[in-house]
Amino acid sequence: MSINPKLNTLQKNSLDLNTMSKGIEDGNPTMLSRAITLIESTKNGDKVLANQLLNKLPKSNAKTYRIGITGNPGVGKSSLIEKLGIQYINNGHKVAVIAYDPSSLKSGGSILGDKTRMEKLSQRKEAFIRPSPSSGNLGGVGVNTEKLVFLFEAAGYDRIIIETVGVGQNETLIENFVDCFVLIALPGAGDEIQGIKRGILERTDILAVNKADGDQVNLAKIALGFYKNVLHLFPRDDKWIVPSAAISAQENSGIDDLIELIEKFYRHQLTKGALEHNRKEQLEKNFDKNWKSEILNELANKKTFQTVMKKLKKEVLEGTTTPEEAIVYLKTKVLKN
Ligand SMILES: Nc1nc2c(ncn2[C@@H]2O[C@H](COP(=O)(O)OP(=O)(O)O)[C@@H](O)[C@H]2O)c(=O)[nH]1
Ligand SMILES: [Mg+2]
Repeated sequence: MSINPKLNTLQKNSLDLNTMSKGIEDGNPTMLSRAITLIESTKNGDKVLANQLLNKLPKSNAKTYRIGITGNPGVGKSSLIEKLGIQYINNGHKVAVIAYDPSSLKSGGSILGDKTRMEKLSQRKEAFIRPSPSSGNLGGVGVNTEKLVFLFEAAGYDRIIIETVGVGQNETLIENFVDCFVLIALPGAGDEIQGIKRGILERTDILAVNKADGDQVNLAKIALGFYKNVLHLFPRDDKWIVPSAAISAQENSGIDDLIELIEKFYRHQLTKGALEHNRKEQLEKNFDKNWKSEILNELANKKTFQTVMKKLKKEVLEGTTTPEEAIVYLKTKVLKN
């Protein structure tokens, strides 16, 4: 029997951390899965271990590329990633996919998992797919994505593809984690543009019109012209002219062209020094976001703070204290202690 069971667990885990970090660097999928579980755990102890693990791993470098695939539900993002991933692997890369697609969660009793949509890709040993979190909330996008990206890169995955829907509020967070934004649109004269947020259009580096097959080939050409005009409205300061391609994930056509456009943008960013510059900026933004939320959490969890808050809230609701007075009190009396 151990004297301090807590210490024992820690020692056991720290041993595990060495095994894990080595396993991850060797590309061991079991170790990678365990690391993901650790990173996504909400337990404080696990968070500490996850950070220790990440510290043991080699740091990211400019040889990896992070690609965001965005677009309304149903445009074919998952289908495209399956084809894109396989082509990248055929070109000699290792591909990790992180999906935040609420439509691949439970629907009508059946589970339409990302892995079934990316079946062939998930069978390749050079691919790792981290499916959409089963909790169904997209809040996870901002919390662990950065760590997952670092983890995959340390494990030798050099093309990280992040799938995210281009609607709602959370997708803008994804811009803190990718180097390149690919917007997927549909054939036609842009009826769906109503559903695409301005922020997404502004951030689009490459446009792909998917489902350019069957009787939709001509409509896809119309869409290309339409989006070209739209994207012209957003001037860029990096002298990159947003290119577009008509593709069909279903027929596997235009995938090579799309990869060429992505890699061209990668080279463009490398020569301009933009890749490192952007990543530094993202690191700073994420750090700012994280320390604020962590410190706020820490404070909100303190018993003494909760007691003061309860009292202040009561006073505010009763009208004996104004909200402004309560905030001043918090700043001057509580934070100074
Ligand atoms: N005709 C056609 N259908 C496609 C193509 N790509 C995807 N689809 C279909 O569009 C639907 C939505 O695809 P999915 O990849 O799940 O879209 P996501 O919601 O954007 O991830 C599925 O029924 C696919 O079979 C394509 O290139 N052509
Ligand atoms: Mg999808």
